[in-house]
Amino acid sequence: MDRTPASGLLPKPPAEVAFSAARVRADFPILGTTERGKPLVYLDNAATTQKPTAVLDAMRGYFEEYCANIHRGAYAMSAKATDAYEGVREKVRRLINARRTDEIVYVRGTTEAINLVSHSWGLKYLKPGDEILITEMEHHSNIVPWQIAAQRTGATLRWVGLRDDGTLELEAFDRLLTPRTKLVAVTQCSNVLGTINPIVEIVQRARRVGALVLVDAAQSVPNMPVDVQLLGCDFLAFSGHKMCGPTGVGILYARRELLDAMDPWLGGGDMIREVRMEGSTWNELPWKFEAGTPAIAEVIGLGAAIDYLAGIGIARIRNHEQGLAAYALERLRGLGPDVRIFGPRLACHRGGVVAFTVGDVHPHDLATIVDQDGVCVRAGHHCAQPIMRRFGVAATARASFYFYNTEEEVDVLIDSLRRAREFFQGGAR
Ligand code: 7TS
Repeated sequence: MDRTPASGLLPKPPAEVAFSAARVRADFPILGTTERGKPLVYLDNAATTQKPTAVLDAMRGYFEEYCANIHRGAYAMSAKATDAYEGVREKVRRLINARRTDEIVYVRGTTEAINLVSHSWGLKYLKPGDEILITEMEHHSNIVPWQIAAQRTGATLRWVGLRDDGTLELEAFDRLLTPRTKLVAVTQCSNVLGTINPIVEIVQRARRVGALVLVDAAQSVPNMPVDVQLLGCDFLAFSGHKMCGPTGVGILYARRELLDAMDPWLGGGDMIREVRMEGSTWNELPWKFEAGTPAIAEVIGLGAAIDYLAGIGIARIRNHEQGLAAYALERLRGLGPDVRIFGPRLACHRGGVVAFTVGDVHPHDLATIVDQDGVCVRAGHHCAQPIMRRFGVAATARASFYFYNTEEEVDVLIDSLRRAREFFQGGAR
C-alpha cells in the first residue's frame, strides 16, 4: 500500500546539526599553523591524519597522572591504567559492531594485523595446492605477507585484476574463486584509486566455496561506517593513526572461533596462562595474541580518537569526504586534458583519495612545488606498485582528504598545481 501522505510530501527527516569543517578545525592545533609562511594545507590523510587536542590530552593524561604498566600491579594506579587500556576494546567493538570484545586484538597497525593472520592462521592452515586470492589494488602490506605465507606453505597466490576505471574485475573474481581458495584478502577502499569495493558481495561469493575473507580496512574504518557483522568478514584490519589516533596502535578483528583455532604469533609476557620448563599454555582471548608490554598510551589515545569521531558521526565524515572528492575531481578535470585521474569517475564510488598526474611533470616535482605553497600531498607509488604497473606509470601525485579539509584547500591545491605546470612546462620550452 502506498503510504505517501495525500499531499505527496514525505515526512520531514529529523533536524540535524549541520557539519562544519571550519568548526572542527579548531580541535586540531596543527591545522592553524603555517608551512613556509603559508597556511598549512594538509592533504595527505591517507598516509596519516592529524590529531585533535582530545587525543593529545588523553595520552598526556596517562603519562602525567597514571603512568603504570597494565595487568600486573595490585596498586591503584596500575589498575587505573589497565581499566583505561581495556576500556578501549569496548569502544572499538562498538565502532565496528563486533559481537564481543575478545574478538578485538590490539596490534601496531594494519600491517601487523595482516602479518599476524598470515603467520597464525596462514602458516598453520595453508597447504600445497591451496590458493590465496588477492587483488591488484592491494597495499603492499596485503600482498607481501601472503607472498611469504605462500612461499612457506606451498600455497599459490592468485590475483583479481582491475578494469580501466580502477574497479575490480568481478567476473574474473568468480572465475578465480574455486574450492582451492582458502582465503580472499581484499581492501575495502584503495589508498590510490579510492575505489570502494563491494565487500558484502565478495564475502557472499567467497562463502560459496568455503573461503575466509580478510578485509584491509585501513582506508575505510576511519572514513565510513563499517560493520563487521553486516560485511560478514572473518578478519578486518585497521590503523589508529589514520583515524586521528596515534601511530603504533591498530586493530585486528577476527571471529572468535578463528582466533581460538590459531596459535600465538609472538611469545612472551602476558600471552601465557602458565609457563613450565617443559612447555607453556596460552592466555584467554584476546591476550593470547598480545605478548609483552603493549602501546598503552597509544591505545588510550585511540580510545579518545574513537570518541572524537563518534561525536562528529562517521556517516557525516563520509558525506563530507565524498563532497570534497567530487569537488576535487571536478577542479582537477577543469585544469586541462593533460591531467590524468586514476580510479572511478564518480565520487560516490570512491573514498576521499584522488591520485593524478599532470602532463609529463614528475609527481615528485609536483609535490615539491605545491609544498612551497604549504600544500602537503604525497607522490610516489603509494606502496601499491602493482597498481602503478597496471596503469603504466611509475608514480602519481595523490591528494587525500579528511573531514577537516575544505573546498578552499582544494582551490589552493589547484592554483598551486597550475603554477607547477607552468613552471615545468615553461622551463621545457
Ligand atoms: N592498507 C592500506 C589500504 C593502506 O592505505 C595502508 C597505509 C596500509 C594498509 C598500511 O597501514 P600501516 O598503518 O600499517 O602502515 N597506507 C599509506 C598510504 O597510502 N600512504 O602512507 C601509508
